[in-house]
Amino acid sequence: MDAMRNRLRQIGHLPLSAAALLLASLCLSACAGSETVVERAEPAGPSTMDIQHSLIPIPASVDLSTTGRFTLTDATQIVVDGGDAEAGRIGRFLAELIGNTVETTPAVVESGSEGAGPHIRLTQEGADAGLGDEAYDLVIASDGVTLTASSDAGLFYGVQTIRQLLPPYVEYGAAYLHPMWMPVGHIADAPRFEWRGAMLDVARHFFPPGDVKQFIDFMALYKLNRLHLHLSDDQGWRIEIPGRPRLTSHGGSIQVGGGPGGYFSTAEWTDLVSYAQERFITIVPEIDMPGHTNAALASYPELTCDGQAPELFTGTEVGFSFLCVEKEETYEFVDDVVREIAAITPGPYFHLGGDEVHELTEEQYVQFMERAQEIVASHGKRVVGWDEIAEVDLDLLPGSIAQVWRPQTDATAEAVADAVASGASVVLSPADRIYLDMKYDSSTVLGLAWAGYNDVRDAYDWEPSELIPGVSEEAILGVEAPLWTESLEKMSDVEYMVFPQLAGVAELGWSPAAARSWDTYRLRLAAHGPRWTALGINFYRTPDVPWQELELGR
Ligand code: TNX
Repeated sequence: MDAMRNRLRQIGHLPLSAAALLLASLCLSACAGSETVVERAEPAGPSTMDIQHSLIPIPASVDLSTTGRFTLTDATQIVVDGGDAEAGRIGRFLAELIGNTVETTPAVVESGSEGAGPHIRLTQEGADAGLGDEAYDLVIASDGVTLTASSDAGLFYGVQTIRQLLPPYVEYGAAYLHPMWMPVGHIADAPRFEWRGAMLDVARHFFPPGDVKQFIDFMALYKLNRLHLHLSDDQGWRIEIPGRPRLTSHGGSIQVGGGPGGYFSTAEWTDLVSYAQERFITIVPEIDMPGHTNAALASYPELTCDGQAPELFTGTEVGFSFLCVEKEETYEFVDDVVREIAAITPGPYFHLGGDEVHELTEEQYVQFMERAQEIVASHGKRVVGWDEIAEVDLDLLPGSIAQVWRPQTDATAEAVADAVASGASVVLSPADRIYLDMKYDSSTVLGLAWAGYNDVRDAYDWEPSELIPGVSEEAILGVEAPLWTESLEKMSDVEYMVFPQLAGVAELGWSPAAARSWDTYRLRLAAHGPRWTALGINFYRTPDVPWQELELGR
């Protein structure tokens, strides 16, 4: 009994969920048949009971009741505007989510043919002219819900908010639980930034289309809208290019550590693009040039200066490979690659990399980039490049985007500010904040640590408009969290590095600065643990968050 009392004393210092687990296990082993009165463990500090909701990203304006509810019944219908096929699709997305968990999947019907029961109405009618492109307005009353937006994207984001207002078990496919309800209230919401991104490196380790779709699903839940795919590097070439078959047959045949690699066929790519589009996510394809090109050089030796094909590479060093910038064949190659990818990728962007070119002079680098950016423009795309493109003496084409990744020094900050002054925009991906491949702390097994550890608070608790002196809000398109995969082989590895960080990045990109706060964020985040558990996601349970547990019992 003394031992048990000691353990009960310890529980007072544990987060609530851990305490509950420990109490349960104690009772299993010791309480049976005994009269022991178990003391209640009180959590220290603010508790998740103090917050009104657990929405991430936090909406621009939110006012929800703590008592009133809209409860779904078997008669609840989802009503969309007549003739709006996209809204019908978004309505079915919501219906299927709910139908996964309750016995009756709500019917999706057109306005005018709805029954008398309670409705969830998705409409563009009566949308305020001032309601921006991705904005939405959500009114939840006890007898019905109205989601209004001026675009399908706004309806989709409003549906993601509805999703997060429903109990976490809505994410669980085999629960068959009741009741399904959400709090009464009003949310008016719009994003802060137009670029809310994540990057997946499919070059170091290949992730097949099914995995990428899962990654897209993760992004959609948090209203992210740009998926940057790092499609080529020293260790692999991952997209089919008609007329250049060896890029994939040879260059795509391997990955870090020597595994079999892989690549996206044109048909798979096209399917991925539409899967993303249906979730209002634009794919940003990256072919990294002129460095990070060993897989291409090994496949087409005319791209090297001496014409000799290097061996395929399965290590993790960077900076050693480069396209021969003096050869015309190089620009024919770049033109083939950009043209073919541009033709099957509807988004306005082409990312041409440009990072870590250690074996070329600045003059050679600029010589290459001047022509490469013209090729991108000639195929109708807007140039995106890592921040090195802003640091050299290169006139960027109008509309170019520099992706800031290196921890800030005065020199890089000044270069980026100069590029902005000449008309470039920036996407912020500071490695020492939101590189998803940085370890959380010294005990994290996966990931790297060259930019330090990024714990959950580091990734969340910073202000984009203060990152680079001289680069103000107007020049910042948004934020993007890159996931490099040197050390990540499979989806459960990806999940562990992405969750919870992706949620924090989403809030940085979407929510007004004044609405963000670590103290409420960590409590809202605590309620996403059960959602991720229901989705089967392998996430990092940082001790900084009082995680809630998924309750599936009736
Ligand atoms: C730096 S970030 C790189 C990548 C690595 C990454 C690992 C950038 C533009 N280049 O080649 O994969 O660090 O964190």
